Amino acid sequence: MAAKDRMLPTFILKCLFLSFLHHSCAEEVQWDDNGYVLYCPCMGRFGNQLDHFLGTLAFAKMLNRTLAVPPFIVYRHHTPPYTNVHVPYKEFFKLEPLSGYHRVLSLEDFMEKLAPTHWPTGQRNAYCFETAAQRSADKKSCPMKDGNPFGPFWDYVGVDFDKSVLFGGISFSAYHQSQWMKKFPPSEHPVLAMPGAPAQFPVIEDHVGLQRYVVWSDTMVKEGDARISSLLTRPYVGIHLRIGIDWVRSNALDLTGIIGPHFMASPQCVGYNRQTALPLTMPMCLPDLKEILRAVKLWVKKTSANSVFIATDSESHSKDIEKLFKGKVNVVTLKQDSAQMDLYILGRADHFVGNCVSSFSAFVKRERDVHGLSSSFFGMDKPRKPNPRTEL
Ligand SMILES: Nc1nc2c(ncn2[C@@H]2O[C@H](COP(=O)(O)OP(=O)(O)O)[C@@H](O)[C@H]2O)c(=O)[nH]1
Ligand SMILES: *[C@@H]1O[C@H](CO)[C@@H](O)[C@H](O)[C@H]1NC(C)=O
Ligand SMILES: [Mg+2]
Repeated sequence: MAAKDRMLPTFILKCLFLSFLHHSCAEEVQWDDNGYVLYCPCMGRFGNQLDHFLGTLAFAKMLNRTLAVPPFIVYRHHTPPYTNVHVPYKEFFKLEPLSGYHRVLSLEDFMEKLAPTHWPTGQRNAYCFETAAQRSADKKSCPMKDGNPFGPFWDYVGVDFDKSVLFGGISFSAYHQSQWMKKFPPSEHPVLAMPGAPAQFPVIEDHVGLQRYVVWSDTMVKEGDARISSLLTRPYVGIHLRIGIDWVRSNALDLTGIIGPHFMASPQCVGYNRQTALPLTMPMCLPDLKEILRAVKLWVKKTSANSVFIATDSESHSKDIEKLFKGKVNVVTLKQDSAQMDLYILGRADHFVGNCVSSFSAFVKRERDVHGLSSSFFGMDKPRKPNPRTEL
């Protein structure tokens, strides 16, 4: 018998044994001696979480630690199950393309395959700013599981923290890289687990280009393309209406005029440099029906569109938009079942009109920039060009 043939049964046995342990014999996950970054995407909804994800990806690369990619937190408080849902990253996007930038694994895999031996109960440190710990009863504990969504998140992950490690006088920017390395060498601090993302909101200009590594999952592509071909006739213009009551409230501050050009995601259209930023106007924050109709009419004409796709956080104004074109343009809006499906369809439009202040719109804008597709905003037909200096 040839050596190759004799080895086969051993391989199969090993496989069976491993699959008994891990439910799969394809991938054995190796421990990374350079350590890990874990965090809760605990601020805001999808758009905010994605901005933070890009920044955290860069932070993990800067420290040369593997990023444990967390699930998205979806707040289903008005529809079943009336609670937070944790959606693994790979349900919406592929994990593999992220490796083109830096080492990652899903947080779920980290917990299942590595934590039991390498980060066991009793050795689970939390890391946070001294200022964050100030809020705790003893003023020395990281608020890892205090309140929603913090508690439910780490419960989903299956983690209680044993000890807190505090830091101060340090930021997440590249400027403090060597201090991070010195303060927290992976040999002594293998797993940096944090209550929030070690990143800024909105995403900084240098990290905008990391969007290219965020690639829709095969399921999303299949379902999204099926919706597009059954509902829409190209060319189509996609618009994002961020006009609901929570948005009106958060923009009320801006009405007082104290905010200046940078407000939430607005650097994406006014420019990242505060000194040279274009002014932020009310129609950019909260377009009224007149502005919505103006912009839709302009872009439908420019692109000779046959359809308009409306994604909205509340009202769609679809009747008004239909009337505008006397029924000659097909106007489509989905029930608000899936924010991600809306994002997918907006991303594939022949032109996109977004809300400059919204990080939900910002996701679409970044993705379209990666693919060289055109975008504009309500209140701003010609946004500032993204800076090509973007780190890739
Ligand atoms: N389905 C759907 N949901 C939306 C739309 N606009 C806003 N939302 C919901 O409102 C949330 C807005 O929060 P976020 O994503 O952080 O973006 P931002 O608040 O606009 O910066 C989204 O995550 C969605 O859950 C939309 O056009 N379609
Ligand atoms: C980064 O980490 C990887 C994996 O642990 C290691 O192979 C590589 O040498 C590290 N790079 C640097 C510059 O330390
Ligand atoms: Mg938000």
